[in-house]
This record gives sequence, C-alpha cells and structure tokens, in this order.
Amino acid sequence: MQFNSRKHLYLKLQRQHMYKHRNMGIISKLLVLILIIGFSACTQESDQTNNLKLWYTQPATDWQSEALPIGNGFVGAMFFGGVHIEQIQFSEGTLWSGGPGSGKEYNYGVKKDAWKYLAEVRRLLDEGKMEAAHALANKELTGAMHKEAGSKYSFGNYGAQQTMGDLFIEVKHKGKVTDYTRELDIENAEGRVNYTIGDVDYSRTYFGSYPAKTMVYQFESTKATEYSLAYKTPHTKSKETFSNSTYSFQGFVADNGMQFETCLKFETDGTIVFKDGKITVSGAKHVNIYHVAATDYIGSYPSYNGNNYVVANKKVLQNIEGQSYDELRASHREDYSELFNRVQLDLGENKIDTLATDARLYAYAEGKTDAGLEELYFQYSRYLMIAASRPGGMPMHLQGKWNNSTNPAWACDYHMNINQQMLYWATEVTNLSECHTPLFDYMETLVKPGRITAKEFFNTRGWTVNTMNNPFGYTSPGWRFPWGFYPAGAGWLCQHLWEHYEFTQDNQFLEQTAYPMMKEAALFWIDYLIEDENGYLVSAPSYSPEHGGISRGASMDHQIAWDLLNNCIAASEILDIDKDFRNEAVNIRDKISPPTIGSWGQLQEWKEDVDDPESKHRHVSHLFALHPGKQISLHKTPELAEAAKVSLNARGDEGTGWSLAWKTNFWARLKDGDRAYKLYRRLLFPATIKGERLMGQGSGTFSNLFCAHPPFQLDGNMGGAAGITEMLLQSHTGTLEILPALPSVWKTGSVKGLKARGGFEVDIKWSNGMLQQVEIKSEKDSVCKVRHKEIEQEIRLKAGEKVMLTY
Ligand code: FUC
Repeated sequence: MQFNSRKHLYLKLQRQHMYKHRNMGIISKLLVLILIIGFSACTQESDQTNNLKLWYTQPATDWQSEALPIGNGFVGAMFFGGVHIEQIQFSEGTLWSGGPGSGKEYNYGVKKDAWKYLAEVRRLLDEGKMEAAHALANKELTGAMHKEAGSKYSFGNYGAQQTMGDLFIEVKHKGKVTDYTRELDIENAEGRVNYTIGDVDYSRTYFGSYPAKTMVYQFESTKATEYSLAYKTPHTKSKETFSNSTYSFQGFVADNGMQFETCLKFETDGTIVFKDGKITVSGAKHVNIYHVAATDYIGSYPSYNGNNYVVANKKVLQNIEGQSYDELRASHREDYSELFNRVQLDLGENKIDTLATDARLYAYAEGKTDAGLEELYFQYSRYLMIAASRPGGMPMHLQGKWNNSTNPAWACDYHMNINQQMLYWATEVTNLSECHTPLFDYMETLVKPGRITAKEFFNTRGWTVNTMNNPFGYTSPGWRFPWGFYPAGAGWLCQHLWEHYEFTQDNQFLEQTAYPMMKEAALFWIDYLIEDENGYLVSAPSYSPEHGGISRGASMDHQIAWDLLNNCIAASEILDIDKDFRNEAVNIRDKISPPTIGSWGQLQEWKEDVDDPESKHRHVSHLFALHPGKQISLHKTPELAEAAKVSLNARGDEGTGWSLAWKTNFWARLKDGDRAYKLYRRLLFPATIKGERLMGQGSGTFSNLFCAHPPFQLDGNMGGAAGITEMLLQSHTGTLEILPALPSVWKTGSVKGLKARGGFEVDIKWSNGMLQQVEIKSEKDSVCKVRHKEIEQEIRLKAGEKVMLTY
C-alpha cells in the first residue's frame, strides 16, 4: 500500500537518468529504471499491526523460557502473568557482585610482569613444543580470579551480574478464570494480561519508559479489588521506608557492598497501607506502580563506585511527579515507535498468527511455513535491543538486561570472543544506531584497565580485553586456557566503532570517539605480532576461540588485526591525520599472515594446517574474514570464499543458539539464501516442549522467543536478526548488494528502512522471487554503487535525495 501511494506521488517528480551499467548483456533482459523521487523522510507508519505480538493463553511458570521481557534501557523486568500472584522479576544493568569492593584479592585479574614468560612460550612454539608452550602459558599468562574454597558462586571475586529481586503482587479474588491472555505487543512495547472472573474484567499493562527512566505497571479491574505487594530480594536490607505513597528499599550486595535502592511509587483510587514489609491496596479499580532503581556503580577505574543512587532515584521520581499514567504511556510510545517503526519487514502471505506463540513455534517445527513468525523473531530482536540498550545505560550483556540469578551462567557478563559483538550486529543495519551508544561508552571505560593488561601480560602499547570481562575492569586473560586467552577482544570491538561511522557517516564520532580507541587497539597488534621464518607477521601465542590448542597463530587474530588496521588506515585518511602512523599500519597490515587454504580445501583455522574435518565445534572463528569481516568475499576473493564454504560444510548445520545464528550470516555472505534460511529455521526450532529439551542439545528458541544456547543467551536473537538483513541487503564490500541471498521460500515481500554502509537507507520490494524495486536515500552527497545479481550501477545522490530503481 505504502509503495503504491508514494509511487503515485513520486511520478510527478520523476526525472529519468542514464547511468553507467556494467554487464550490458544482462541489461537487455532486465530493464532497470532509475527515478529521482525527491527528498523525503523515512516512512514511520507500520503495516503489520497484527503480527507484532507474542501471546499465550496461560501464565508463565518458567522464567527463562516463558516469562516475557520489558525494559527501559536501565532495568529489565520479566512478568509471569499469574492470575492470583503476579511475579515481576527485575534486574538493573550495573548491579554486580565481585570487583574492588569484594576484598583486597581483587586486582582486575592482573598478574604483574606476566609478559616476562612470553619469550619462553614463543621459543617453545618455535620449536614445535606445543604442550610445553601451553603448560607455561596456562600457568603464567592466565589472569587471576580468587574464589573461596567451597563457594557456591562460580566466578568468585570476578563477580556476576545480579538480580535485584522480585515483586510479588497478590490479587485477592476468587472464582473461575475465563478468557485469559498474556501478551507482549512489540509494536507498542507493552506487556498485557487480561482475564475475567464472573462478571469482573481484570487487565494489567506493563512497560518500561526510557524517557521517564521508569518501569510502569498498571492493574485495573471493573470492580474494586484488593492487592498485596511484597518485594523479595536475595540481597541484604539496610533500610526500608514507606512515605508519600512511595516504598523504598535500600540494600547492598553482600560480597562487595554495592549499594542500591529500588523504589515503588503508588497511585490508586483505593486505600494503601504499609505493614510488615507488605503494601496492601484495597478498594481499588486501578493501581499504578512506578518503579525506579539505581546503584552506586559508576564506570570508572579503579573504584567503580560513587553514584549517589538515592539522589538519582529521587530525581527520576520528581520528574514523573505530575505526569499522569496516560501521559507517561504516550511519551513512552512516542519514544519507542520513533525507533521501532523505522524498519518494516514483510516476508509474504503465510502467517499463522491465529495460533498462540508457543503453539505457533511447535507448528513451525513440524514444517509449517510461517513467514509471520520469521518476521516476528526479527522484529522482536529490535524490540529487545530498544528495551535493553539505550544511551546512558550499560550495554547488553549475555542476557541483554534480563537476569534472575545471583550466580548466572557465565556470570551473565561481557564475552568478547563472539557474544558481545553478535549482540550488536543488527544494530546499525536495522536502523537503531542510537542503541549502539552504550557499547561505545562502555568501551571507553575499558581503555584504562585495558592498557594495564596490554602492558603486564603482553608488554605492548595500546589496550586490550580478553574473553571474559566484568564491569570492574577485568580485561586480563581468563583464569584458564584455552578459553581465557583472547587479546583480540578489543580489536573486534573496535570494528563496531568503525561500522557505526560507516553507517552514520558521523565524522565527529569518528574523530572524537572511534579513532582514538581504534588507534590504541591497533598499537597493541603492532607490538604483539611477531615475524615468522617466512617474513609473515603472526600472533603468538594465540588460541582460536575455545577450539584447539595453542598456536603460532590463530587465523582469527590475524583477520581481526587486519580488519582493525585496515579501518584505522581508512579513518586516518578521512580525518586527514597521522600520516606516519598510517604508513606504519599499511606496512604491518600487508605483512600479516594471510588467510590460507589447507590440505582438504578448507580455510585454515590456524597457521598450521591442522584442521580436523570431523570437528563440529560451535565457534567458526577462522571465518571472521567472511563475516563480520570483509577480507573474504565471493566477488573479490572467490577461492577463499570457496574454502570458507568447505570449512562451513564440515562444521555442519547444528550448534548452540548463537552458532546457528552466525552460520545463517555466513551462508548469506556466501549468497546461498536457501542454506541461510535452513539455519534460520533451525534457530527457530523450539528448544523445549513443556520443559523437555529437544534435539539433544536444546539449542533453538524458547516459547518466549528467547534464544536458547542453552541456557538463554540474547546473542542468538540478535545474530538471527542480522542474518535476515544479510539475506536481503549487504554493503560490506562498498557496493549495496540487493537481495544477495533471497531464500526461494520468500517469494514475495518487502523491507523498508534498512541501513547500509555509506549512510544509505534502503527499501526493497520483490515479487515471485524477482527484485521489483529499490529505493535508496542518502545521508550525504555521494556516489552509490548498487548491484543486483550481475547488474551493477553507479548512482550519484545528493544529501537527503531519494532514488527509485525499478527492475
Ligand atoms: C562463549 C561460547 C559459549 C558461551 C559463552 C557465553 O565462550 O563458547 O558457547 O556462549 O561464550
């Protein structure tokens, strides 16, 4: 509909241009018409109202797989929708155990002068004494983590992300429940619970407001009702008060003393009484609860505390004073939809949206086509990103902002050898650039401790971060190898800085934020790489993420160093600075050991040709150059792309949640749409049915559409969304490739509002598997290269100008 009406308008403005077409043979078969269609803002309306909901006919009983997430960028909450007792579990991004407050043993993981053992490890590697090299590295180059004997906490003084607690809201009613629904409307970012008992209707509405920095829960009934609310937390209470209809709980995390406060402000037509730690509201047709939370954490080395959390909460509450529930809801919706509505996806007619989401997932697993579910998963990732990652807040961790434990899997931390990066793969391309900001702010806090890590473990300049990272500056290698050694973490993170620039063309960001961090991360590699007997620069020692043994060196390290230096060179050219550094970077980049094809046609994971064709390991790190890197592509390096295909085929089509998502992206970059789609479908396979794990591993998707590693990890959701975009639009080679890997099952469809590198916004429409129309809008005056199949064109665009290509 949108396309037709706008086309009508644009026809008046049309101006036909002749452009240079490469490959004229194809042109004769495919007519490409280019229309300049004026200057226009992106479309904000959505066409897909009914499909953008997760809904269920029963309350959740399991947090991880059934409860539904809401968030405001700072707090993540999960609601269960119980009829008699509602449970709202919540966590705040900065609440952690471990770190400086946990005792003098905590030292950011640093082992002073550990680098003194580097030369010996390298000598052993030169002599091919791999076991001895590993033993020494594992003893001397590991980071320090202290854990008391018998501690039930897996990560000792490294700490872990913490739940802040649960609200239990008892609703005092009796009788048979009918017409129960529990839903998450991702078009409006609102959770709802509705049911009827007798002739009384009950409804609840939940949302997280970013502009108000508040979580909002509303309980309504058509007859006056009584409620009783209790807050339960695993942390220690220091003070509990209730005044002016506002409950405050101040407490601290036992092991490090981190202080926090959670406040609940009530607004009701009933009567409120606070007694014995419980808040009772009686005679109420409505109860509105405004929930705010803060901690004393600040992202600043070395102490990481000092935030006046009580004052911070007070300010937030003062700010919403005088705003009605409806006003808060309206400002939330406005804020959310400005971001969410930027992208619309339509993958065709087949949509089973008459089934509840859990049943829908099972139907899909039985082989039903459901383009609507595939769209929903994509848009849900965008919803989750907006709920979890907003300027001013912490970046998403392994579970985004949703953690219900004091001892979560992998500390619910920042994992830098794939997970943290994958969490943000979809951000730019799905037009949510602003949501990238928390990652960049966080990276800035890593530079100071990361410099110490670079110095003490590697004797280099620059900064780095290894596999596991907490928000208290633990940038050291992990405490055991192979998993813990990964100094490439910073280099990979820096790819996000560069990509943010590429997508937004924001020169100020490049100059002030991105380039300084990129350059310092590059200094690490300039110093760390050593020359081998063939004159190549190699990373030694190195481990390919969590796979195989110690090496001289792991291909991923080389590819990341190449990517980083390459981006630094481009950035310094754009900024016209640092000529000497640039020349050095060019020299180093060109000497780095290049991607190599091994004995069975595979892309080598290590410099040594030792890949095991039987390995099904989840990490496919040596394909970084294919995705998310750009060193290998079908067009520019076809032989290497072929080798990547051989490696990928050997690894197979199974894996943990995020691994399936990564493979989706790989196959899309290899332009095999059907294979990418197969992986995407596999990602959406239900992980459990009624608590029972499926497919052995249980990887896939839970009923609440959270990605199952298992356990729940948000990276797979985001990686899956990125995979969809890679099938529809690619721009990493400097050319906008339209429908590079369209699966045959998506016969007719459209996508609007995707972003491409170079500052372009792209709308695509296809029918019967054939591209019909592309609209491209440019941020700035530029020349845009566009390719569809073998047709390549160059189009000149002015800032704000929009062009339509019809095929
Ligand atoms: C990486 C992976 C694991 C898991 C963990 C959080 O180390 O190897 O599979 O996802 O991160």
